[in-house]
Amino acid sequence: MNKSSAISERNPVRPRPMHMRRAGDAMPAHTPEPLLRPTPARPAPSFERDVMLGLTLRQKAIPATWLYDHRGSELFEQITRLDAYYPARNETRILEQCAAQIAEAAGPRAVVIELGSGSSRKTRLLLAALDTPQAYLPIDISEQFLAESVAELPSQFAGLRVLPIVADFTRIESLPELALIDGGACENGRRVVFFPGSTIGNFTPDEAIGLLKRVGQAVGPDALLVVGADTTQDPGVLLAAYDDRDGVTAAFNLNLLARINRELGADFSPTAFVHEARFNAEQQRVEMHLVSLYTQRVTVCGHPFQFAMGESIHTENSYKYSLLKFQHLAARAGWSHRQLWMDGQSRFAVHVLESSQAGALRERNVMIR
Ligand code: AVI
Repeated sequence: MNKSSAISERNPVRPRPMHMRRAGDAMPAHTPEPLLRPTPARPAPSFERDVMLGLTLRQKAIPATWLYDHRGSELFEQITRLDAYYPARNETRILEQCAAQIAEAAGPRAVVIELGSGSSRKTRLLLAALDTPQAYLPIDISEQFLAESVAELPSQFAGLRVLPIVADFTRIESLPELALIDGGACENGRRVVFFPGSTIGNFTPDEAIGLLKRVGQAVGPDALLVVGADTTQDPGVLLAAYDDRDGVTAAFNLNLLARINRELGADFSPTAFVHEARFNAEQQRVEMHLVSLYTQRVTVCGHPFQFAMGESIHTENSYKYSLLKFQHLAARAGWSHRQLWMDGQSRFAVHVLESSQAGALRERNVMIR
């Protein structure tokens, strides 16, 4: 769950009051602005609560967001460089080919908001194609990741204001930071939400609709949404990608047990569980599980949990969307189709959508002419 999903939800940080800045404050050249920490509208998720509750379920399950501690984020970066993990490579190829047309739809002086910004390589492709982008607001829960990934941007894109926001984008309901960049001498153009990496697939369809609705409300009317979604349904391709031969995805999944041991004083034996990727054809999703090799008892926060041999903890869903299914989902969230790009293998899609209201207006203009 930037990627997205996709992509993106890393080391949770304690929410602090939003850093105060005034609109139009002069910033030194080549410096990203200070990290903003908005006050979230909903209570912060808790690792302990999610793990303790998740281990009492009939199908034990822990939300995928907790896979991304520092080590988990490093392992995920390694996954994105694997030959077998096609989503990252195919999406980059699409953006290399189509960024110019996406930029045309965005128009001049765009303000780019990225959800779960991660390492920002794909962002550079988009920013480089845009006509004088005015501002870039990456939102990521990992302060360290955010700081590292934006450090070079102001020197690479002259005139671009960079306002990193340390937050869990899944919980954002408004973006008052946008007011900070409005009102300068030069009027800003369209707001462009960038959500690459198929992170959208790490939410259930209902969650994804809720998220895209909230994002639409937070960025306001006439926005553009550029979102990457995995379209692959071939179980062979999927299982090779989510259970790679080098064992990187296995290490990524098993790292969750090491995190629980370290942060919640648990006694999971890393060799008593194995990573398993399963394609759930009915739900059209890949699931990651940690499967217990034996009957065993594990203690977490002083509480015992029993595992039968073969019983699993479900740790991630990665939904795969046909083009129409995704467009239908987006429409239910208030976003309508504008452009669509696919790679040559037809495994991945970049959807360019716009607030339904903007789409309807454009439609009317076309009919009037
Ligand atoms: C972040 N997210 C989009 C990845 C995915 O493909 O669902 C996470 C991942 N899990 C295993 N490999 C990659």
